[in-house]
Amino acid sequence: MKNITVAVAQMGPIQKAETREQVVKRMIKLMDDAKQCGADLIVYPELTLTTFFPRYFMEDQAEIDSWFESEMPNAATIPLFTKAKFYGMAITFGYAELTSDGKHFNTSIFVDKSGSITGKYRKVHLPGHSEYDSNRDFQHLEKRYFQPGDLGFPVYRTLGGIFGMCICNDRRWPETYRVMGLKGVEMITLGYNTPSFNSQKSAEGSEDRLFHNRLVQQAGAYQNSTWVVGVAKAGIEDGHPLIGGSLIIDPGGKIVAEAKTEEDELIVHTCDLDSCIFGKTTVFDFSRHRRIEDYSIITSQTGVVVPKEKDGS
Ligand code: CDT
Repeated sequence: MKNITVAVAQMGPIQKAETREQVVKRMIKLMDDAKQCGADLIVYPELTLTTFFPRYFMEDQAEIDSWFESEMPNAATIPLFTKAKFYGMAITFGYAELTSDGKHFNTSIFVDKSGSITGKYRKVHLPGHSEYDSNRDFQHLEKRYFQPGDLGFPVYRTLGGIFGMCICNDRRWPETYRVMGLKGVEMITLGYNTPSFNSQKSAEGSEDRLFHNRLVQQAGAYQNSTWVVGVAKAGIEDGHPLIGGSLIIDPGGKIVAEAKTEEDELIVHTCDLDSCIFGKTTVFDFSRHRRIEDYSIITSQTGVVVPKEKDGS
């Protein structure tokens, strides 16, 4: 058995005017509760420190940069690092990263129990659009504010296991899980900010969004025999609803814990990383069963190319 106790720290809404310091206080309250539950690891959502700012159209670069962190830890987040180290708890959370050479990424870090940053991931699949779109009910401007991650999908050894991260929209793409699956990942943590409704005049509502949230993460867990831990920023931010549904999924694809609210809420589960072994050595023993000679199209072609129609058909 390789047990680790994971606390999923769902965050309720963060309004535009709320400061990082206010948010970090809420994060520490959840960390205090996680400590009471014996957590080894606490998982916070995508862009935890602020409201989901890609819903706002901005042109002024200084205003855009005000949503980003140019160092980590920094004055606002150091209390989080200090408390986690004091508790001997690993943490992972997302933030908007501005690098020293001026690049903008949607990033997650993994901080081990000693307070060292042992893992970093930069979001690869950026949804949305880059210019103001008047046909949408609301904007989703991730393609405007971030560039695609440049680190691939790394995994890293920590807490006695093999861990990886992805962020929000990444969870909808099977390649995300498979790349980490091929590196032996045993637990994937991911945060999300998912609007409860489709902005493009679709009938899709929050129940559909919650269904898809479970569907993709359960499939990713099962098909790679890995734990998947998904955590929401939820609730109504400046009039814009985001789904909750934070959850922990075992390597058989079953949900073992799920949030009930759209507020700050902790869910906790003790996960045995050795329970990944069965799937990884049977149905999903990649070295025995994968047929890479038939998969090359996956990395050589991005969009769909349909077969030519036959004459007369
Ligand atoms: N933050 C983020 O990536 N959100 C996207 C919204 C797309 S709507 C399906 C997501 O995939 O949840």
